[in-house]
Amino acid sequence: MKTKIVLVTSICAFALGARLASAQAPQAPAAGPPAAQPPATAQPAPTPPAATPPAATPPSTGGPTPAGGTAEAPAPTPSPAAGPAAPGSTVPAPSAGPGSIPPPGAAPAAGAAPPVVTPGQAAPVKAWYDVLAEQPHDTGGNFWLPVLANEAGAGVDWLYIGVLGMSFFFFFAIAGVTIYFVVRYRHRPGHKAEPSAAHNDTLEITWTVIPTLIVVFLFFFGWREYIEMVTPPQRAVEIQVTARKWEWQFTHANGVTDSNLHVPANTAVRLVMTSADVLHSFYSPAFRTKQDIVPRRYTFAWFKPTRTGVFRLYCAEYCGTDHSMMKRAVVVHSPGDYERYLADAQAAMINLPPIQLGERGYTKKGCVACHTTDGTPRVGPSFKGIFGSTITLKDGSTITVDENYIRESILSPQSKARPGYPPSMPSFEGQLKEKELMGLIEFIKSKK
Ligand code: HEC
Ligand SMILES: [Cu+2]
Repeated sequence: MKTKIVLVTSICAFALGARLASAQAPQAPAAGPPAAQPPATAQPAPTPPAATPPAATPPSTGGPTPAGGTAEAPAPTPSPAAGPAAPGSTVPAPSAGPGSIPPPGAAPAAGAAPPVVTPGQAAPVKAWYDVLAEQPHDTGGNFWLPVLANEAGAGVDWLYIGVLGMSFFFFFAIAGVTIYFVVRYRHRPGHKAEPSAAHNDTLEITWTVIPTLIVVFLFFFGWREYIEMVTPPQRAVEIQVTARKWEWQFTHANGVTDSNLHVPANTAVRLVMTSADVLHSFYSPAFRTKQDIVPRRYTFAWFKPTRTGVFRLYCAEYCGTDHSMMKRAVVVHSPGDYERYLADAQAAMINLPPIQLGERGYTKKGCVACHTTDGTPRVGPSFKGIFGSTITLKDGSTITVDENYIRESILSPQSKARPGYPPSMPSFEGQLKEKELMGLIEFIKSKK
């Protein structure tokens, strides 16, 4: 009895606390464009006109700003004065090719401090879709549920609210009646204890039939929603998903791979998922989609995005040290933009200079989870200064790190292992294109 009151009060206090906390959390604008980063656009005039990079005009597709104008796509507007580096010291020519990569400095971050561009080392270029994926996630919604972005999720929400409402109703009804009875029939002087009731047909039939009906209805609605959730429509955009420690890889129909999930709005998307190592789980609250990803078999998920924006994506199955780092973005594009993403990302894969391709691979293929470039060992050795150095292997022999050693380390990590590190690096045999492998090697070489 007393514990029940304590329980009720603590639940109320908790709910109130959570409410306050969520009210203080910065709410991203529900549908409007996430505020454009001021630095990129804030200083068009002060820079002398001489600094305008003449060659770095955005490609004919209209540049990163969608011509059609999506509400949510705050692609970096390449302001004419944005180029922090003098013309000529920017990226080598290839990346100014057909790919729609914004000129260096167009990325919002460039407004803060001009990147130091040493000769021979290309400035990091961030594609518009990667900039988009790093926008703050849409954290809208209310106290009970996050913002809903999946057509098939509406039924789930109703079910959730229905079950929650019913739980509240019965909790308070039962607790209320209990409190009332305890007070009303409590033992006190001058009051005789009631004899315990033995049997009451009406009462027993009522409390059997009503809950049975409730449970049958719950089963029916739950089953209906479940069937809908696991049955993708015939026509769906298919995307292959490989989860590994500790990175996502989404492979689109034209071969583009990315660690963020880019999808078109108002089109069903079907995910064909597998894991390269251990159990992972695809979880994106805005889509009400959660599905385990199992090594050596395929599991599926589908959703139909109803709104454009950037949403959270988590791994929801503990998968080791950096499990918590497997958080990425689901970017829902308006349909034309999705095609533009596919084309631009493909062009980027073809046109990027090797070091940049390698740098992209380093983050997008998940090497970054285990290898740093600043000299601190993480799960594996740091890449800083390893090229050309002589290292000692587990069997005591020494070897000089060259292209072949790096190649072998990536494709067959355990064949020449270093002492002091766990044999935890997965083999990337068959997972990297020859060009990507070359890029990674060049990238590691560049980390002197
Ligand atoms: C799950 C953690 C993990 C991931 C992911 C990973 N590695 Fe490793 N890597 C290791 C460990 C541990 C070693 C050291 C043991 C060994 O040689 O197998 C290592 C060794 C290496 C070496 C040899 C370095 C040396 O100094 O001997 C290279 C090169 C390398 N990794 C490259 C990569 C690249 C490139 C990627 C991404 C495509 C990658 N690794 C992803 C854990 C990882
Ligand atoms: Cu995981």
